[in-house]
Amino acid sequence: QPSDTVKSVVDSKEKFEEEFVKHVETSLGRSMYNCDDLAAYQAASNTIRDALIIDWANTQQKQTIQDGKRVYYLSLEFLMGRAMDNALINLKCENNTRQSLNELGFNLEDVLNQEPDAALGNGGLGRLAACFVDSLSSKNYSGWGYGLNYQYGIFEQKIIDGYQIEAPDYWLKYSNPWVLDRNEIQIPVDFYGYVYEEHDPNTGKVKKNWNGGERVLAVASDFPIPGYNTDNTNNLRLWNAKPTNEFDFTKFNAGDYQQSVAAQQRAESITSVLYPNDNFESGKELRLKQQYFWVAASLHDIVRRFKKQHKQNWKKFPDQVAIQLNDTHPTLAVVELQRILVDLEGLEWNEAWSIVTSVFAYTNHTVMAEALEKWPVDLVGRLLPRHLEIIYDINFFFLKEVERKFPGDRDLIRRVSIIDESPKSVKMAFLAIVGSHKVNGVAELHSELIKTTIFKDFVKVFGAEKFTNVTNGITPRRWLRQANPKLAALIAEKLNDPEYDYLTNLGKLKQLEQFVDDEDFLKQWHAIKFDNKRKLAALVKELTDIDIDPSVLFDVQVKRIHEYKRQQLNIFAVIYRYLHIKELLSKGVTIEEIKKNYYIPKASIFGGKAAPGYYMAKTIIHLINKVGEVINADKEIGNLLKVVFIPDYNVSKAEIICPGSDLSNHISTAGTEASGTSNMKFALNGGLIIGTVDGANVEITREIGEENIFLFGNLAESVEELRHKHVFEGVNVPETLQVVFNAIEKEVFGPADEFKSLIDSIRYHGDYYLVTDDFELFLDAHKKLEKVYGHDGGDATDRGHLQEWVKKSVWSVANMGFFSSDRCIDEYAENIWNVEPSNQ
Ligand code: 26W
Repeated sequence: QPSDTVKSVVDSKEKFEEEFVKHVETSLGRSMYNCDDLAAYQAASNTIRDALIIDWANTQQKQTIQDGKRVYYLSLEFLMGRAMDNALINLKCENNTRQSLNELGFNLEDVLNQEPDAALGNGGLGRLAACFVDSLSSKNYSGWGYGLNYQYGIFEQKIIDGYQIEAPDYWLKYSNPWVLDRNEIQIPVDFYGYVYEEHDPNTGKVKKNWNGGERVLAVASDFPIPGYNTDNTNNLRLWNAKPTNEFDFTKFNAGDYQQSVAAQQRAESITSVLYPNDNFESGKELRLKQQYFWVAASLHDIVRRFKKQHKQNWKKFPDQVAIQLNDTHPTLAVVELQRILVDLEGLEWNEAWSIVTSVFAYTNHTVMAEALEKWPVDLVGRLLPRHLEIIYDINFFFLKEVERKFPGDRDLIRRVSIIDESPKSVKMAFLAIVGSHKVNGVAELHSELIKTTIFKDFVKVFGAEKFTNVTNGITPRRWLRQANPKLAALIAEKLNDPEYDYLTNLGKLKQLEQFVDDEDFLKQWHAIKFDNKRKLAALVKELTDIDIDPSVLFDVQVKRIHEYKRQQLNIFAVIYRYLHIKELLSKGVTIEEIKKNYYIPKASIFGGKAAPGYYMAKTIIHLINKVGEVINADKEIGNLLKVVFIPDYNVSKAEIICPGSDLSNHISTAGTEASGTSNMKFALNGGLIIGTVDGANVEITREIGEENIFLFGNLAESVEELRHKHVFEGVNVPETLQVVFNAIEKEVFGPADEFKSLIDSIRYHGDYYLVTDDFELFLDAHKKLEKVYGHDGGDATDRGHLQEWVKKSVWSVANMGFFSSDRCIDEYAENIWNVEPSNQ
């Protein structure tokens, strides 16, 4: 339970209103007569935040006294979304706040809608980090997140003439009530400079020192992370880059005061913007600067906290500290800790290295070659001269060990070297593996794949035990209770759980199975879905002015746009359907007959951002929009088909989209999607999945049963051979897909050159993502699922034929308990971090 102090604020209307008015008048300097929704959001947030800070401070004190092992989750991205709604739920004060705001003349939903998303992430990896900090708090772990406080989150996507246009997301426009700026926590971080040697007269040894050439300050911003139903409130510390007060006297004396100030100001550019690439490494110097800045600040903070309690008792360090590397982005932390221990604390290399490797663990999130980080040796050497030396030493000792184990295997040594010879670069994933005691993938298939492909040689060198799996999960607080309050309430009622304890015990959902033949229950279940579809239709109307009928099948694909995720496969199938419907109509087949014998009415709903430099992904967005323009304007087809592209897909929109979907697409080329987590969000909200045998779809199928998911497509084990065949025997475009290409080329959807590269990549460049191989299988899967959905839609009152679909929906939700991020955190804690939750 939240502590008493907190409860006194959030549980009493009088207290809440008093605090609210105080914040309007003092913090905001306004009056109640001049208080709009935005001001109400700020005042309410400040009120709840004040209460939260008390739990947060108590938690920190308690954790310090208990002095147990702490977990640090290092992630360059935390895709948090909105904080206020989440805080109300985790503190269980939603009702009280709603009523108080009502009495003050405000509507809670309107107030919540004022909050900009904290969109400090790209997609899956960033949102996973956000779910993990929620679970760390909710399950009473002592676990901090460390990241960067970007001034600009992921860009805002506008769709203009069907094209994606990027606009900056300056999310801190109205300051952020959910952050505590800790201006007193300042850590100097150095870049550039040179390394010099020093003779230590005591030991007779030569000591290496790094003299940095440019210094910036890392200043902390703290985000309290409330747990659900507990007063455990961990911290998410995000760093801001600030100039130092030191003054460049040489420049000053040269009369160049302006320039010297300007140079200092540039410090802030380090944390100014989130890189918008997803699964694509661009190798920019500023990105490497971000990484070191963040890693250096976080490690110095961690080490400082350790030393405060344990002085220089370094042997104890691995008993007090576990650090999880979220992908390779923080891998320099391995090098930085070794530098701290050897150069600054004077430990022997081997002793330091054994501490380092027991502290770190590394999570891999992708097998895609273009996403694997490699930094040019020249760049690393210039920016971080001492770190490059240490990397070479780490590699030297590692390769010596390999040589000892596998004498004479020169090829193996070449393959596992952390240094790539041409172009000369540091392979960050290899460095992360060598510097960690555990490496994990994010779903079973993915974890197996990394052992047999990209990290195969490391299994040989370190043994298979070093590699493990933790299948991803999502927090049911945000993705069920917050996104779908009505479904959450119905579940609570059926589980006889008025306190919603099942939200931290998601296995309890299993009990829903007993209602799967209960007519009344199925009716309620379906009515909630219908209501959520209406909300989604309203969002679509608001954002695109397109009308979609909530009684048609909502067929959704929202995620980053990427060739491997195959939005092109989906839109090609939509085009095929449209052309086929037109052909049937031209032959005199009526709409009613089409609905009965061919296609059920549906709305295809897309959303997602393309990396600004990813031409092919932008082409896919353009095609979806152009196809939509043509189809939505076609009066002849009625409500048989609509195509929508929701602009600026983000966390708060996902909270509306996931509950409102009947069917969602997770259709990546087998073996390319490490896990996927939106598949879990949709399934937990009662949507069915059409998907390939990829990522966590595999485990979802195992849990919910293969009769409740529509799987299709070639398996991961065939992919290599098919790609080979494409290159050496040519690509075979099936007739059905050819019809689609013909229509695009005949300019049914606008100028054909706009889409040429998309078709060429399939026809002439080897169809790397196997669109041709899976196209007809995808169409077949649709036939199957449309039979189940029924051929005349159905609304909240009439769901007779929908029986089978609704049962599958209930059955799925009942078996989604495994995918709570609480389960993930318990697995990491037990198998990787060796920590236990505090018993409070
Ligand atoms: C260096 C460029 C770069 C940027 C982002 C490389 C890689 C990334 C991320 C790792 C991409 C990402 O978000 N991966 C996704 O991670 C999710 C959480 O584990 C998985 O569910 C998704 O399948 C995976 O694509």
